[in-house]
Amino acid sequence: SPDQQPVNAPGLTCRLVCVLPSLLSSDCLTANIVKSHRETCQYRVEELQALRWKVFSREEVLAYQSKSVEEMWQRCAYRLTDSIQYVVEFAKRIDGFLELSQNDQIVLLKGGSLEVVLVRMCRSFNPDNGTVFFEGKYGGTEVFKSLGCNDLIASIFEFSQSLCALHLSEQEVALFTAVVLLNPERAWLQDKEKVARLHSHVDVAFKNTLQRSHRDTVLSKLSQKTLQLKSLCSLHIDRLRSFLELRPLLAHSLFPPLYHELFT
Ligand code: CLR
Repeated sequence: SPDQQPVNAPGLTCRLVCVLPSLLSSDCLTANIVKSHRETCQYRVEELQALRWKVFSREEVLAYQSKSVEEMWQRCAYRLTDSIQYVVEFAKRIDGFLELSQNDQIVLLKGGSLEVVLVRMCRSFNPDNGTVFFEGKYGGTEVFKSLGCNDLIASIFEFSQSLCALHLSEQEVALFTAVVLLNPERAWLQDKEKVARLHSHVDVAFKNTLQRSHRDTVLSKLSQKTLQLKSLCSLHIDRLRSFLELRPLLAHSLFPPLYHELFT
């Protein structure tokens, strides 16, 4: 009978028993995260690249520049909020995220959703001419002039430019955004350990994927990016505060509720 056969390949058995399960679980997680990214990334990357020829004309740029600071903030806040909603959906589809307490889900999204949007921005960014996809066409930093925070805009564009230089694949963007989101160092987490466990599973999955495609060097470059993300987000909060301080009454009617909830 089959189970009477001698085991003459102990090495193989060991590999199957010991190595296979760990590889399989990390591959499963990678597949889950890549699928979640694909389903929630708003635009496919091929679509975005095919649209790169659509650039705002001089007249269109001037029209943006002559908008009031309030209108431009409102428009940008709506676009950002819209893309944040896709990030919330991304998070919910990551295995294990919905098993966290509601408090911790909110803490992670509050701290990480804008960071994920800023990473995702590199997919919508054309590094050849420094333009980003915004309201149907590609435009440079000059489109956002009337916001009155050129330093923030310049830093966001520089960040995207430097991220583009890493030529991240869709799989890498998916895994990196999951790593960014599941940051166990966020303040006010109730169960830091549980987040740390989830984070390390994703981290292992990411490292395995990079190793297999001989892209290990990307890892150290991405850890610098994590620091830049943090400072971009605090700069955003700063600029938002100064904007609102001048317009305390306007604040509540201007922005979508979710934008308020996340940043004010
Ligand atoms: C990021 C990737 C998302 C789609 C998307 C939506 C809105 C875009 C955002 C991307 C990139 C950054 C963006 C934003 C709208 C306004 C913002 C262009 C492409 C600029 C940088 C202005 C920020 C102003 C703040 C001060 C509010 O899948």
